Amino acid sequence: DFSNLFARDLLPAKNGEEPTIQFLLELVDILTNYVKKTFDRSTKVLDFHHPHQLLEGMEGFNLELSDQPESLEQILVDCRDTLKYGVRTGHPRFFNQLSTGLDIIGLAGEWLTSTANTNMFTYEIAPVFVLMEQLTLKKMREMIGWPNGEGDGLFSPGGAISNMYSVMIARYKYFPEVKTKGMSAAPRLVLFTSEHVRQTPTHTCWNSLSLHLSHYSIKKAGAALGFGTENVILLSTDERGRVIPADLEAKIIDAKQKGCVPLFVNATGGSTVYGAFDPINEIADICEKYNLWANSVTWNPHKMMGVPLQCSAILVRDKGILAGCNSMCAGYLFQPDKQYDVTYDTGDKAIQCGRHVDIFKFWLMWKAKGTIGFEQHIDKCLDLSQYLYNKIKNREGYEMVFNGEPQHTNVCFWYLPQSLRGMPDGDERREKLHRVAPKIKAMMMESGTTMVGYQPQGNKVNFFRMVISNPAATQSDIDFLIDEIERLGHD
Ligand code: ABU
Repeated sequence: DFSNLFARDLLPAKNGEEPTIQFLLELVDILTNYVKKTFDRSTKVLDFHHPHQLLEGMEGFNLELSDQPESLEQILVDCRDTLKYGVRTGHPRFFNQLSTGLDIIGLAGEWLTSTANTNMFTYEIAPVFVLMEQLTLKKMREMIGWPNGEGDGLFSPGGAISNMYSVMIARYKYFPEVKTKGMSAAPRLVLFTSEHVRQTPTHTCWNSLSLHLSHYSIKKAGAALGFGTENVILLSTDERGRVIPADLEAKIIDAKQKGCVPLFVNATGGSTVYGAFDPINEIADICEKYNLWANSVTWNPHKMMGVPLQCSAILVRDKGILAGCNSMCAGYLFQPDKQYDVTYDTGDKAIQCGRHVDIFKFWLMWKAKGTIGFEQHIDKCLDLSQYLYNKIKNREGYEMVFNGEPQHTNVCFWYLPQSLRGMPDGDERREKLHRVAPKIKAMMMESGTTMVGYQPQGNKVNFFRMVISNPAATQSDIDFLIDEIERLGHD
């Protein structure tokens, strides 16, 4: 009974050991129950409530903060309710996002990380984690194909920030004085990225260019770093969503003729919506020809590799450029006269000061599965997307968004309710079709049975984007999703 106990009774309080252990055991019980239910297909993916409903308070679950402490009994209820009204992103029928799944080793890693509660900025307070990060980044660079895994890197808070690092270091490489003098020290610089949005590099080899996650993050970087979004030039893609190298070359030439300096090209391995792989070698050749930045990779293990959020790395071929670009040598953290090799104080390479330990869960998963385990997981996801593609490509009521097999685990399709089948193409059909996916998605969320994403793309009206990265999903879950779309989309 925790009703008469409060946070102040827990460690470091005198005699706090026993209530602390009991409280944590109770919490572990809540968490392990949640984990069990996450994999139980008879439970819902979510128990949807509108924001105003949750804000108004749900049967004893009150989000408002108060001046007086709540009992530990209430704190445990709050923990249960937080999970109850959340979304089970590890549920085998959760397909909404690229970051899905609930990896048990990764979860254990995250628990340990929170328990250690340290900061990645210096070796002196995170010796083991700093070394794990260094070794893992080297291994990733080896897989990218850089000789001996040489280079540099950092784990950062998400792909958009990793991409921002890449733009910063590209600018630093060509215009280092921007660090001290600002953008007035540079000519008008332009960046190039795909008109399509991104997904995540997985396991291919990338040799010589900046392979990044195309999408609005490049525009965000353009805005945040003072380039201006008008200086982020979108590259045309083919019908499969791959950047057209000739368009890149033409736009580089055009930008130069207008007096701009092309700086950076962003290519993607698995775009967000179509799962397209840009023609990286051809793009790299163009980068080399026109002397554009071609030396970094963003890699998000929190996507296809199933590592719990957040886990994103920026990998750079040039050693020392991250430090050159970002270091400020804060004397209270990065004293040069420490008793150990201070090159392991990696924090000054980052733009943030406090940096979460994102490495441990990833390192632990890699230990527990081996490289082969990740490969098997990704292969299984590819098989499942093939299964889905084969199932719907000729099925009545379905239209594929592009012809041919998907390049990655993304399957993009329209579902046509009976009333739209046979309707001639035109504005009326497009308008009606545009409303189908959001309507079905809303009903899915209300019933809590499954979740899948949708979006428009270019001139294409809303379609479903099924993306498979959840290790718990099986063919039966794909079948369920299709049945559910047909059940809810029936008219
Ligand atoms: N920032 C990319 C996330 C996209 C997705 O999960 O669908």
